[in-house]
Amino acid sequence: MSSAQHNLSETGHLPDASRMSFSVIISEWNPEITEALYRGCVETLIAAGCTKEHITRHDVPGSFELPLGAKMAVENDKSDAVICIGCVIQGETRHFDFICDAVANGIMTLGLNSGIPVIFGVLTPQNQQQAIDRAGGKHGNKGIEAAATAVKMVELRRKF
Ligand code: DLZ
Repeated sequence: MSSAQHNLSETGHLPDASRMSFSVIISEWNPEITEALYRGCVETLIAAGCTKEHITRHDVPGSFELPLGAKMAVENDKSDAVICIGCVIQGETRHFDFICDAVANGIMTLGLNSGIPVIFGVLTPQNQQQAIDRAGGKHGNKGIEAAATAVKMVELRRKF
């Protein structure tokens, strides 16, 4: 199912996050989109019970740098989960494909190798309007979805 059929802001009931901590890595590209994703993310963590003091933000230059920024956070912040936020808008060259593949693989690999949930809160739209629609627009907010995923994965890890 694509996000056109599923509203990204519909999280359902979330586990209590009052004793959880999160690092949020955010790309500086397309800031009007990524800041909206970040707001949705933080509001969702707080609504689930997390305190502001347990949310640590780190900025990276672009989405390509998200995996390394996340690795630094895993090694130094010792948070329960790391949430990566970015927006890569398709251009005229294959640059888009290289960045998206690298970021998705990097985030997945880091999560599998570290055992810490590392969440893919990255939009990969074809144009600006598709990004707006998923950053608090008609398809919801991917930052909310990323935060909800992080809380659920921390809960799952604790169960084991
Ligand atoms: C270079 C580039 C381009 C063209 N587009 C984006 C984008 O839409 N979103 C994004 O987050 N970053 C972009 N970047 C920057 C790369 O992610 C990266 O920061 C640079 O290639 C330097 O490694």
